[in-house]
Amino acid sequence: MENTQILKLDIQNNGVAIVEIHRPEARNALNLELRQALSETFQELSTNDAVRSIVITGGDKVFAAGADIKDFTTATTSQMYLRHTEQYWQSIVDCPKPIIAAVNGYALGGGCELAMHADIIVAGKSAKFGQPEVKLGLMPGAGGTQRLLRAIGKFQTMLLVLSGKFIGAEEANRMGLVSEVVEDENTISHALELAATIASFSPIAVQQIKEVTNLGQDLSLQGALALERKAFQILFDTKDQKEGVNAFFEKRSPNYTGK
Ligand code: DAK
Repeated sequence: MENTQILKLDIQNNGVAIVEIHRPEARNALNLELRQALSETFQELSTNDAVRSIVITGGDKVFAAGADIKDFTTATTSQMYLRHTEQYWQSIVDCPKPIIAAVNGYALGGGCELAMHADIIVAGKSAKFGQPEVKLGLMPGAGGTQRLLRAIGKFQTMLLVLSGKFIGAEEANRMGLVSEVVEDENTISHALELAATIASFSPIAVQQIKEVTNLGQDLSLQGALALERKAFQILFDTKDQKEGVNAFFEKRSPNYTGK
């Protein structure tokens, strides 16, 4: 277990990596050091063949209360521009492996945006989502307006980004912002179980599914269907695809090698 001060990383034998944000004194606020650490960690996990799925969490109490507001007190436009923090988020966007966010407590501002970088969001009943930047004379800057729009539609998005209100896990679930709601004590274990299930499948199939689903969101239906068809066809050239089908007929568990 690598245990830096603010970000913990654990890679299990089953191919599941757990990334845990750890700044409890600031409600896991994402300061620059933390965003840089997240970026480096996701780059590393992207290229580590032993990793097949990733759980990101803030632990039992809070996911992340957003960007560190202290970073904003005196910042100027050019300083904000020159930080180029979009590069940090891009490492997560570019990660080909499925990411599951396990969210208990607050996921606000950049914290909500971080959760939306995941592919699946498991929320504990205590989870509270929101984009409160407007209350600071700001607006979301890491995808809040656009990722919410695509996940929950215009009118729910406008409600959240213009009012800055927090919503609970059940309401977020009704809006389509989370995948599942569980008891708080089960959030991380449930996310880990899901991640383990995904890690047991063919990594090529899993990564193709992730890529096509994410890319397809921004394409025309015809283009997205063609992309899906091509990805489906490509899988027939993998040993894993033959292994999966043979294992089914031989009534045994498949042994996927990622080839
Ligand atoms: N930043 C810094 N410190 C924070 C913090 C934050 N976001 N959230 C909480 N803390 C600190 C508090 O200052 C307090 O510190 P001490 O006073 O103990 O020193 C400690 O954490 C505990 O906070 P509270 O006493 O307030 O705890 P409560 O449980 O009462 O309330 C809360 C928890 C999360 C509801 C509350 O702290 C809160 O409202 N926090 C602020 C939430 C917020 O406004 N988040 C949005 C931040 S703006 C960008 C991309 C993205 C972004 C920006 C740029 N680019 C690509 C350029 C993102 C922007 C944002 O997220």
